[in-house]
Amino acid sequence: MASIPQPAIGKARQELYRRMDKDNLAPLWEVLHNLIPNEPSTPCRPALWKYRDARPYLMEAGKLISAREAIRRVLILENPGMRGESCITQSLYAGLQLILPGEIAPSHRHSQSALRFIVEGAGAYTAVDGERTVMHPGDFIITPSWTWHDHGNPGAEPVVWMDGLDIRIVQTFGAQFHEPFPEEVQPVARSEGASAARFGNNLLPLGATAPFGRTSPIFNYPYARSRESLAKLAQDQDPDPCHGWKMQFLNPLTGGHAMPTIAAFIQLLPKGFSGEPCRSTDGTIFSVVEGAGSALVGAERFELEPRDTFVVPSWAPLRLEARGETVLFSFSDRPCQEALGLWREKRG
Ligand code: 1HN
Repeated sequence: MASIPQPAIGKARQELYRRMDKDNLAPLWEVLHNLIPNEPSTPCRPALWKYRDARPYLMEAGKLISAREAIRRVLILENPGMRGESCITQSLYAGLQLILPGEIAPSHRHSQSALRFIVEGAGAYTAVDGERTVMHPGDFIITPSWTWHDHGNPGAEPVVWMDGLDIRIVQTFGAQFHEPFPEEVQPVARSEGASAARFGNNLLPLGATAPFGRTSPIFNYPYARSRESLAKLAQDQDPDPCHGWKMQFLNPLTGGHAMPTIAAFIQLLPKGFSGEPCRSTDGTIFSVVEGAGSALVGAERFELEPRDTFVVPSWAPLRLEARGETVLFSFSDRPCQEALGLWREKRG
């Protein structure tokens, strides 16, 4: 081998690659380092969407297309490092959905799971497998995989929420299914609050089985209750140096995350909080609920106001600061990573 000159070897290799390419073969040694980088490598970039900038576009869309025609009138929050791919992180989709007074968004079901985090307005409802729940700002609402769902706004004001879906994850497995309901609005089969009464009071009807498989049977976690828990937690214990007081939404039937693919969290930062940096392998989407502060994500600094959305890529260091008492909602693909033994966090 030592007798073959380097340029000749280079040429011979290229020639070999060209011939094997026709047979759908490629040399691993040319891509090995990209395939298994030393640390997470992602096209996902830190990004901030100011609600005050996004809202006018959403309202203009409200004049140009109805929720019925659009099926879902949503502005996709596209990660600037992955434009055109309809995703906010490598694994998750997010968007801002508007439903105007008097509108309905027709019923369908799909194997992708969805969450809604209510950003503005009250009085719209979402229906999940025959039960309606009314939306209020700060509520965390789940549409479990393969459940019929439609939305309506019988109220008097526009309602906007952030959608989060596991579209990419389901796509990775090639397990996508979708079906329209035969009517635009599904019939109401249970009284409002039925799921909360059955599963949300630390009680369980004898013999009850999980109505939504691996997803929490509670599909609306009202903000009033989350906020109360945060306030009480803050009275009695010191904040975590990175996360403040942070809680995860639970599935009461399993004690695990509320959704099988997506974890959701709510956290409170005290006035004047200056957090320590922390990174984790789950790229995370945040929605600002109350307060004001900043998020330092890698080299970027985002000034935060209520209703803003920002994204922290996998393994990007995050430091949170709060000028006033601040509440953040967030979601990520952590349950998938935990199930596979992949999730890591590093403080400092
Ligand atoms: C969907 O079904 C909803 O039901 C929202 O509100 C956003 C984005 C992609 C695919 C399906 C909804 C969606 C979606």
